[in-house]
Amino acid sequence: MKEVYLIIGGNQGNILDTFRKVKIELKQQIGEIISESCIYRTAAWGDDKQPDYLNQVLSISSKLSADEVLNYCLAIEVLHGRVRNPENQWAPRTIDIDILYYGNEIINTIQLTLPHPRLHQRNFVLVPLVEIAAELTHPIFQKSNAQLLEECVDQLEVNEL
Ligand code: PH2
Ligand code: MG
Ligand code: MG
Repeated sequence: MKEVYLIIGGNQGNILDTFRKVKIELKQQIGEIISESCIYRTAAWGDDKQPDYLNQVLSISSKLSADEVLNYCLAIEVLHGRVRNPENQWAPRTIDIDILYYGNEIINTIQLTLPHPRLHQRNFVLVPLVEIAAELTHPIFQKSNAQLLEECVDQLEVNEL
């Protein structure tokens, strides 16, 4: 079994309803949800003209490989109205499911880079992550999530819903 940390996010449609449905599918397809952070509201990182995002971090116990987890996440995104815009990687979306950690594994393939390569730069990831896994150590930086948040220079305010 692996402990998998995911962040779900969205800034289009009925986001809370989408989160609720997505979590049912994550449980059915990937594994039991062991813990979940609160839901937080943050301005869109990288583009302040987009609607605010809601985000939540989940820890899931899974017997799947990292690639299988990724493929299920992508399929669940499509099921909930995610349409990818090839010209704008960061366009508004109904749902985005990103893997943050797959156990303490370091993975570098064309499909997947883990831990998530930008998690340490973003308050909207670190605040909910620290809520449920403050002491978990990042396998590359060898720092806890709490330490990464302390050192993060991101200015965006993250507010509990
Ligand atoms: N996701 C992005 C780009 N910007 N900003 C916030 N607050 N939350 C997100 O989940 C997010 C973002 C690309 O995936
Ligand atoms: Mg994302
Ligand atoms: Mg994504």
